[in-house]
Amino acid sequence: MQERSTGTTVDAIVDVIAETAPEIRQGLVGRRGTVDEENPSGDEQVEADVWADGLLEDRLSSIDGVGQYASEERPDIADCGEGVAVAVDPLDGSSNLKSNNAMGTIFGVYDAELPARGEDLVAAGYVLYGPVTTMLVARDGAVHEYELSGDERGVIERDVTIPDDAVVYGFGGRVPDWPDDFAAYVDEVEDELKLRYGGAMIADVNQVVTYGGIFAYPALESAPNGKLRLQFEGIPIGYVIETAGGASSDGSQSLLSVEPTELHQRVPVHVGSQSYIDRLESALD
Ligand code: AFP
Repeated sequence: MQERSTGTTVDAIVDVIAETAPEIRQGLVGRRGTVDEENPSGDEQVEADVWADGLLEDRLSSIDGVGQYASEERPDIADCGEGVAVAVDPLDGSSNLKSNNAMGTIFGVYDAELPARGEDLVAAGYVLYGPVTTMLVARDGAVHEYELSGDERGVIERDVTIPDDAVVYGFGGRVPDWPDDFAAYVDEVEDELKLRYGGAMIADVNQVVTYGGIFAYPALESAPNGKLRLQFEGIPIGYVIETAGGASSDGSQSLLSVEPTELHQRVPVHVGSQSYIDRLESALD
């Protein structure tokens, strides 16, 4: 039997995530409570985290051409045959569920075994559960945005690019815990841009994709690698932002160049308009 091309497998992965997203959104109802478990990063799990992870594993691992499934919510990689590896954050910002605020689902498709580098990505994207459900997909050098409703997937914008004129910023972590060089950079940015921070990376990053600016969850005095996970958050979002004409950084290099050592390792994440990332790297130099 002829081996399936990676492009066809990516088509199937994007289709499955687009079809499953409305079901995830509907299934949040009644799953907002916490379960007495923690994920491999020590975050308290919400019922919906575990449920959405199981649903996505079932659907994605049965795609011909998917060889590995991994997620932020489980310690190990599930082997499911030959092919690409899919890494997901099933419900990014799930602690927002209790306060009924925006959340997302993040995915990365790697043409390599996990943990893998950003340079091994062949596609990445996210679903945003906002007032409406939208999906951004980066592959083949372009980013396209869709609106999802039931089985429908309508194109909103092709070739999404990050505006040069920056308007918004969002920085995670507690201000007293910011290293001095980062705090000094923030002082400049605060004079120039408007604050948009809601506690779910995908919702905050989509502000930057839409209006231009910068989002960061930096290195902290108490957490030198920051909070966000390289494989499930840093690399896929770095890929989307760079494909949309922006830039990403761990403070000194592109997130796509960071060498992965562990599946659940953390990394300082900075993404947005090129000029703000250039200035950030100079400030942290
Ligand atoms: P949860 O998935 O546990 O809600 O964490 C969300 C997140 O990973 C990312 O989406 C946010 O940018 C960041 O953590 C929020 O962290 P703070 O709660 O420290 O602001």
